[in-house]
Amino acid sequence: MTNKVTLTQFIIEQQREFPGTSGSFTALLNDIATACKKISHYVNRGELIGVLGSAESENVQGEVQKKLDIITNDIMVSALNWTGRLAGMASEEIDEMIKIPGHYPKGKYLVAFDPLDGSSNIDVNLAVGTIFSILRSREGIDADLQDFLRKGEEQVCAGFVLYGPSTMMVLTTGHGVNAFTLDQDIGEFILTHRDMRIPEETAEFAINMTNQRFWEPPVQRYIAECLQGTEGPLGKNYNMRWIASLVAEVYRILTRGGIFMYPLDCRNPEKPAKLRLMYEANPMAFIIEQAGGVCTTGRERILDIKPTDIHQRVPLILGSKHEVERIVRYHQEN
Ligand code: AFP
Repeated sequence: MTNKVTLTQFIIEQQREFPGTSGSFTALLNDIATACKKISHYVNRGELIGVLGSAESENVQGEVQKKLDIITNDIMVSALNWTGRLAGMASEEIDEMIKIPGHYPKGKYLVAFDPLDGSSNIDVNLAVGTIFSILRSREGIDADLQDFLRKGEEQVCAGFVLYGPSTMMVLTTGHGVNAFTLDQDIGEFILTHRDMRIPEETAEFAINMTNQRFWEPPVQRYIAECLQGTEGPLGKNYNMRWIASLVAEVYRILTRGGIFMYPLDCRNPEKPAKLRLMYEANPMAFIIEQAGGVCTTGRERILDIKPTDIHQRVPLILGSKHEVERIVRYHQEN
């Protein structure tokens, strides 16, 4: 145990390379880690503590909330709102931006989070996760909506915690991607995967095939070519996965490559895309690019999008460089 690097040690050592840092960022990451350990405990205990099942309410996205959507959102808010490190928060589960209560000091960071991504998987005991994105704010004053509506390019940190067979935190501060495994015995995240890199080539795709009839021609073309295998223009046999949990799909891509797509579709003209820019696409794009992958809508780099709304949705295509670039090319040729 003695020579293992904890998340806290890793962040402090990384921050030392930037003279003048106040320690506030390290403390914020520790606060997030503490909240996620608590969420891990709830997810792991499941029905033993009566937290599974529907809450029979809807969130701002019009999705039916699980009990754990509400519990995990409360855990994140109450772990972060009093610390003096944040000027505001935004949650996928809450309509308005979350203000820091008046009696608490305001800090210099903003956090946007999805407290329980993939929550439709929770009742069937499959992997779920918490995704977070950190932006800098104006120090000491309440943030307003405009402070949040900034390009993903401006994130100072992004990460997610995957509650799978192991609980893992994947993190980037713009200097590569590292992953930490929660050692349940000592309650610490331990550095286990240094400088993760996504292979540039892949023969594995993840897409919800039941939406096929709603996709645009470039995505139709790409998937049709994958399905032709060695007899088609791509000249190789592909494997398919769909976990319906972005955190689990991204973790798989970080470890063995692959491509994930939730593309534009014409099912509902009011909602041409499903995934959320600020809580899902931006943090995952920062992580994927830092690991050598590519992340796009098909037409535009995710990190270049200027948000117009905190709950904005975007098409999302991410993963192994050469494969994602092929799909971008198909969009251009279209
Ligand atoms: P939930 O959090 O509502 O389960 O949604 C998960 C998610 O946002 C993302 O993690 C999945 O990749 C995607 O939606 C799955 O969507 P489908 O259910 O339409 O396949």
